Amino acid sequence: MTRVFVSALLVLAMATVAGAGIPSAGDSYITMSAGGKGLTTCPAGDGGAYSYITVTALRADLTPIQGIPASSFFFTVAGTGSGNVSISAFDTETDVSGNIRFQADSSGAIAYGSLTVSVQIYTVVLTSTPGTLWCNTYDLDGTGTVTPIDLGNFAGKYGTVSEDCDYDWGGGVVNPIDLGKFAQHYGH
Ligand SMILES: [Ca+2]
Repeated sequence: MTRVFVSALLVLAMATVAGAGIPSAGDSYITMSAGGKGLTTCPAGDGGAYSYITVTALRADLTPIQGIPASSFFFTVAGTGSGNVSISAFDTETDVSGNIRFQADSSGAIAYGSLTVSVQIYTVVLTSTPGTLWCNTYDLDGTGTVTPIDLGNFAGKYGTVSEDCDYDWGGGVVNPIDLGKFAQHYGH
């Protein structure tokens, strides 16, 4: 076997691996909250709102990688209450555009605010854009129970633009829809 032949085999092998799809850390990216939704949480774990997290897997030449299974994606969530957040697969693998969707959910109350979501595909940690997961909660004072104090806090925001009480992520305005949602979680 000549050196040239071995080199050719190596080049072919590397091209095959690249063709199978090694994501580029700096070109693949996360898109958060398609549909404009964030994550609403309740101490009872039944906040119910959800947030899509879309990961787009691209090679260094920006061509999409199709067929990466959901089990090859590993998420890290950082920020207050992040331990309550779970991320599960919505799609089974990346599609023809390199896209795959996941969903964030919460097992309990977390303080409202922003959490940072990072993702690793296989062993490749994406460096381009960590995602921001916006959260709000019915337990506005963070005591672990939705009480009259929380109702008072909510009432103070009613009719205003306040994303922390805009429970349907409807553009920031706290309206009767949000009151209805708050009422469903009162006492939790
Ligand atoms: Ca409370």
